[in-house]
Order: sequence, then C-alpha cells, then structure tokens
Amino acid sequence: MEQELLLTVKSWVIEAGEQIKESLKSSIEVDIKSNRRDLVTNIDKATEAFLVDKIKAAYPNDHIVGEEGISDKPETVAGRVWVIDPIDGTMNFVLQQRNFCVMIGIFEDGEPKLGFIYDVMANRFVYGGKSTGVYLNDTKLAPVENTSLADGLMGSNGSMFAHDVHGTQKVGNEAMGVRILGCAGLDFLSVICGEQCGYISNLAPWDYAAGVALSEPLGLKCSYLSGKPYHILDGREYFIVATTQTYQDAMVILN
Ligand code: 2AM
Ligand code: CA
Ligand code: CA
Ligand code: CA
Repeated sequence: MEQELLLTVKSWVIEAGEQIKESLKSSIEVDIKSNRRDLVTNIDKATEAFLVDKIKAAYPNDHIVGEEGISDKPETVAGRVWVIDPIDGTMNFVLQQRNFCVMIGIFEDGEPKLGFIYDVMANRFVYGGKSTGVYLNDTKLAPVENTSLADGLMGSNGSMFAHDVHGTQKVGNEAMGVRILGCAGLDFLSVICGEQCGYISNLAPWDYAAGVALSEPLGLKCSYLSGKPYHILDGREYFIVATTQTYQDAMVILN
C-alpha cells in the first residue's frame, strides 16, 4: 500500500521537477511576501497547484497543508495529512537557478510515513519512509553513521547563525565546519547522505515534514531546540536534525 503511494508520488515530484526546469527557460515573476528576503514566484505557486490537483484527484479525503496557501487548514492531525513545500530555497531558485528542491511529507495520525526531497538541478532525489526504506535515486540508504559534532559539518540558517540565536555559533565552533546552504531540504539531504552531522534552523512544518519522514528511519534525531517533539500543525520553531551523537553534543551547548 505504502509502496504504491511511494511510486505514485515519486512520479508526480519528478513531473513537477520537469516543469520547473522548463520554466527556467523563460523569465520568472518574483513577488515579495513579508519582507525583501521573503520571496515567492509564479513557479512556486504553479508547482503547489500542480501537486495539490494530483493529490485531490487521487485522494479526495486527505488533508493538505501547502506553504503558498493552498491548504484546507486541518484542525487535527487525524487521518492523512500532506505537507508541501513546492520550491524550498526560493531565494536560491531566483538568484542561482539551482540549490532548491521540491518537498512533500506525508503524515498519518501525526506520524511521518513518507518523505520526498528532490534536488531538481543536481538530480538527487531522496524518497521513502519507515515501512518502505529510504532511497537516494535508485540506491537504498543504510542508517547514517553516528558522527559526533567535533568530527562533522554543521548546517545552519544564515540569519540564525549570524545573530548567534540560541548559541549556534558556539555549536559551529565545536564542529569541523559550518555550512549555510540556504535551503532546508538540501540540509536534510546532506544529513541523510552523511555529508553533514546536523542542521539547526528556524523552520515551519513544510520545511521539515519531508525531512523528518526520511531522517528518523535512518537513525537521525529530529526535535525543536527546546527538546520538545515537533508537531506538524505548529508554527515556525527552532529546529535540529542530527545524528544521535551530534544531537547530544549540540544540546549540551545550546541549553
Ligand atoms: P523557502 O525557500 O521555502 O522559503 C533558508 O534559510 C531556508 O529556510 C529555506 O529552506 C527557506 O524556505 C527557509 N525559510 C523560509 N522562511 C524562513 C525564515 N523566516 N527563517 C528561516 N528560514 C526560513
Ligand atoms: Ca518561502
Ligand atoms: Ca521552505
Ligand atoms: Ca518554499
């Protein structure tokens, strides 16, 4: 059942990626949301609409939460909830035309079931979940090596790191190095693939929904920086994903 859903959604995400690549051949319309660094484009909106149409046609009883506003605003996590970030890393999409991804997280009664993170331009696609296994393109991923903070690269959000929110600079100083990718999904992808030992940022549910569904089956730890478990209908919170050792190392410094 979940295997079938996995293949269906995988094909939608690849189709969305093809449309995004095609859209880069013409000019993109950029709008400002809350401030000059908070952008949305016609392609973010078109991609969300494309995915929402597919979900509604195939699974009309499911609930949907999308970053760009197509949402039926579920009041509880009961049943199946889809959390969509149509283009994660919109600033990179606009200024670099790469280093962005399409993300979907699927939850059932509040539990993460499947995640999809597709780095469209690099053609790196991580998908799967607890019951299906997690894949990078066609390769099944083994649990992530339990690197400590001192031996790994820590990812963070540029503004959070620059302003040293929660002592993130101290965590960075303990790590081998700090990486600021400007795209939450690509940070999750890096941790999942063992390229970073963790990622600390200020995230909304659509920034982490896909990531947690992919990370936890590989032995990674995800929570708010407060230590409180994440809840998919909450607002934006300071968030960490890391190997269990890095999680422990970072939490000692942060709290
Ligand atoms: P977006 O491109 O989908 O908006 C940039 O640090 C990363 O964090 C991107 O993945 C971006 O997602 C997300 N993000 C969005 N709004 C943010 C905010 N106000 N603070 C921190 N990160 C944010
Ligand atoms: Ca955004
Ligand atoms: Ca995002
Ligand atoms: Ca987005």
